[in-house]
Amino acid sequence: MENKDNQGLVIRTTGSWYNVLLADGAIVECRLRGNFRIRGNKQTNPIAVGDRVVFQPLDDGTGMITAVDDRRNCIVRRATKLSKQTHVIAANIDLLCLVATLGFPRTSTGFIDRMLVTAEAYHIPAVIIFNKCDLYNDELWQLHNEVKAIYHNIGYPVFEVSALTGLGIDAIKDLIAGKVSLFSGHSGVGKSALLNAIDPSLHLRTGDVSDWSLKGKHTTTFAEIHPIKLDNKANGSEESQNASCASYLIDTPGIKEFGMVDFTPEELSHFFPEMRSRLHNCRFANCTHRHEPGCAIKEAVETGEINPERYQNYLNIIESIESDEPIRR
Ligand SMILES: Nc1nc2c(ncn2[C@@H]2O[C@H](COP(=O)(O)OP(=O)(O)OP(=O)(O)O)[C@@H](O)[C@H]2O)c(=O)[nH]1
Ligand SMILES: [Mg+2]
Ligand SMILES: [Zn+2]
Repeated sequence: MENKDNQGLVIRTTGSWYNVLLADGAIVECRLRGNFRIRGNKQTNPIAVGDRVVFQPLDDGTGMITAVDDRRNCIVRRATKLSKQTHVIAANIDLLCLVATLGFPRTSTGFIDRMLVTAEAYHIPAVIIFNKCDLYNDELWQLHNEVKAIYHNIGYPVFEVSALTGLGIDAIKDLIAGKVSLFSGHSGVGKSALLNAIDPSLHLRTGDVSDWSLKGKHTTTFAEIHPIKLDNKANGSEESQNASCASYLIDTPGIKEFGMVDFTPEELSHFFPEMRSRLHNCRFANCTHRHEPGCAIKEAVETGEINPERYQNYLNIIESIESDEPIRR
């Protein structure tokens, strides 16, 4: 019989220590039992933030983790480019908040699409949050509107915010209320700043963006879950009712390239919603939508129903799948 007091949520992992949050709000520092069976030896981290664990309390106030609950889902990437090992960014996620910026630094649609494909593959709802909108000039607003249209048209919610001025932050509070939300994106896009704007009591460290490269400085170095309380006005809406439930924000280190795990060229188009809905019209069931005759996807690209940039990113991902060694999910 497991004691309910001895289970909790892993909110932070550093080296061999895991901070486990209990239902009453206490945090217990735990280690992993020496002979703990690692789930699949290809993962660099057997336990990730978001895992629910059972532990045995020790006399010194720490704990020994003895079991990990099955995961509802998790987001996994290659540990490094070309690596055969995978790294679990977080487990049991309700929402992927992909934080992007168009100016400083610029997030490419290629990067956005790789992350969206991964979210689709793991059945995790995803939204795109464009931060730093306070820095936009007319030209960047125009570019923004073009990029926004691509994703809006295929059903992904798009948000325009500024962590600096507070623009759009209320909409994000409604979005994340009562959920476990993972914030991911390049270094320097303002993930930590955004979390601070949602809950100013977090006081997360934010970095500079170096002038010469407009690249971030990898200020956040490990993933951490922050339980937050929302102060949304009670107006009786469904969102504000959710606000009384616990909300969890996961801040993560910036990602340079998103190394994807385990897709075959034949299945990739299932993770592009605008392709998924047209697949049954291709002549061949295993069509990869490149050079096959009677391809409904290529046809839709030609008529402009499928965005050519998304299609190009699709081709690029297939190419990288074919040149990389596959690793199983
Ligand atoms: N002008 C402007 N600057 C912002 C905004 N949000 C964040 N910044 C700045 O962008 C820089 C990077 O912000 P961080 O929050 O550290 O970025 P991050 O995504 O957490 O970066 P890593 O932790 O390195 O992955 C900081 O100097 C922030 O002050 C914004 O909305 N507008
Ligand atoms: Mg950060
Ligand atoms: Zn096809």
